[in-house]
Amino acid sequence: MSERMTRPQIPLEEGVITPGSTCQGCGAAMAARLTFKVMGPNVIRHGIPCCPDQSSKSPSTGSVFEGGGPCLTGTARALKALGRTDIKAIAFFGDGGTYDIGFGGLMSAAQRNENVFVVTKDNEAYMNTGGQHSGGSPKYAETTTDAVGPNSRGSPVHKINAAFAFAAMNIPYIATASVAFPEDLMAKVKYAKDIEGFRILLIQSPCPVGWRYDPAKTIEVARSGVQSGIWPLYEIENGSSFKLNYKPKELKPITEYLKPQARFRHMTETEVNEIQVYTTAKWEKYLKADELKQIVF
Ligand SMILES: Cc1ncc(C[n+]2csc(CCOP(=O)(O)OP(=O)(O)O)c2C)c(N)n1
Ligand SMILES: [Mg+2]
Repeated sequence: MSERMTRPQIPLEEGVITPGSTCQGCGAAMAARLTFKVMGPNVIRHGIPCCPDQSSKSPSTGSVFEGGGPCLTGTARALKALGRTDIKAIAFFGDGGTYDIGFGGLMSAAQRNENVFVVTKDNEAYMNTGGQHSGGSPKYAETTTDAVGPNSRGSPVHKINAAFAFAAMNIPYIATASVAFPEDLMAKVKYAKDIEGFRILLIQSPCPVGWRYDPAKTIEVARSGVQSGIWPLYEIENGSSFKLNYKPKELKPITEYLKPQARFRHMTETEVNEIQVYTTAKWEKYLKADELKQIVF
């Protein structure tokens, strides 16, 4: 498991190009900055369509969504054939590209345990094309394809628990992170970087445009997501070893997370209660797994 990074260990060198072409308060840009700072220059980044995709200074390749897993595999295998173990094959993908359109190819790469590092910035919709529903969209969130009206209450389904889907592939390393906990995030990148095999890091990356909150509040929104148990920070190794990295004595009510975001403003008290019960029940399971130090399927 990763060990929390201390301030002096954080590289001063930036790995991304700034200023980029991102919106104000873009959580994904923060995720890219923190990730590529720690990855350093010896990286080949694979990109699929998403925003913002101008990010790293390192050489990059690109493909269609469905080619994310296969192309990353090609880079990793070519590096191996050339004996360049010093260079890492890394993906920087969106939630749509990871949980929906690119899922099949990535799952196969995970099953083959390819030597790749997938970093997903999860902004809970297809933001680059206008905020359509993705497998990352949470229940009741209004998206541009989940209308709010008398017969529709926003997203009708809960978001995919992608970390556990990948855990079913018994891959070496899976972790969740948040832009509001940068030392934890960077420690996980540092730890995952040198592991051999398929590793994936899922970073909650708030999007002020799609989530509809004040762009100055990105870190506050991200932090309350973690503190309310909506986005727990954890690691899973070899498909079963489990560790919760942030365990508050008491969870904050989910209203602290939901309230600032206009994508949830239509929710009734009953709907908010439903999500509170769902979140608390899941949190209990995470606490149990942390106590047992493993997840049990
Ligand atoms: C097969 C295919 N379908 C749809 C698109 C259009 N498209 C380009 S970017 C994008 C959104 C990507 O969403 P996500 O992966 O969540 O990344 P984000 O833009 O939110 O960062 C879509 C749907 C495409 N390029 N290829
Ligand atoms: Mg997205």
